[in-house]
Amino acid sequence: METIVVIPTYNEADNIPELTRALLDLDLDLGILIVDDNSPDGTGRLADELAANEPRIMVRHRPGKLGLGTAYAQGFAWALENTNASLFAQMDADFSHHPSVLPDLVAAARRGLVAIGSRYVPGGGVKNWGLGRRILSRGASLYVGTILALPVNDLTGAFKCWPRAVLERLELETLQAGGFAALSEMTYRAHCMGCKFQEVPIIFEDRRVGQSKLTPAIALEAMLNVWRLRFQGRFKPRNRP
Ligand SMILES: Nc1nc2c(ncn2[C@@H]2O[C@H](COP(=O)(O)OP(=O)(O)OP(=O)(O)O)[C@@H](O)[C@H]2O)c(=O)[nH]1
Ligand SMILES: [Mg+2]
Repeated sequence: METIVVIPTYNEADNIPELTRALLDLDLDLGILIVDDNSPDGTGRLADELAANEPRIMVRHRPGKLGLGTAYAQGFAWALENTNASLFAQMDADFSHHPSVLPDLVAAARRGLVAIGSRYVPGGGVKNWGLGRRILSRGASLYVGTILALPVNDLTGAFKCWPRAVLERLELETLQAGGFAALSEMTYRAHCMGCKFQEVPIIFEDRRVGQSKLTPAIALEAMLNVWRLRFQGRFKPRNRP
């Protein structure tokens, strides 16, 4: 398999069968790794059933809700170790990230770039969001991007594709954030390593079904983590001592 797509799930039973089908129908040589945190709605069991009938689907189970950041990081670590894929993609399970964009992300990663699905480049955007949520999301990316001086417009998204060589050097086991702040932390580390990015426009749609897990505590962790990265992280930008 050329690409492994890592998908963290917590109560996504209504989405995961359709999403895995849509991904497997793409014209890509891919495998899917579902990282489920013992979802009360039985997503983990459902994923096992899907995997039993489809060798391209793999499942990792964790004992409880441990955060989407660590789910991605541990999923990637497992996939690096246990597959010989050359590209590693990540996406949410709730159809906010449309599978049809994945080939564009894969194409950019094939060229050695870190491919980032972006709402904030021409052609990108959000659908069904009120003004408050738009401002919050755009503001969060500006906040992170300004403090960390990152050349990326969308820093809070999770629709990306990484070349193996980059992911292997990210030291995933030492990420400071466990929640969704880990998403921008990974981008920051890649930037510190001198990686180049390509932002691929995406239209982000609100989840089709199921409940949001973004809590104020997770948002606060994200805001504070930026400052930790800026002043005490292991990774430093090349042009800053
Ligand atoms: N394994 C695991 N997956 C999680 C956890 N928290 C969220 N997820 C998954 O991570 C993805 C993103 O979470 P969402 O709840 O959609 O977060 P969001 O996109 O910010 O919020 P909404 O789309 O508005 O609900 C989804 O696939 C979730 O099922 C977690 O603690 N563990
Ligand atoms: Mg979502």
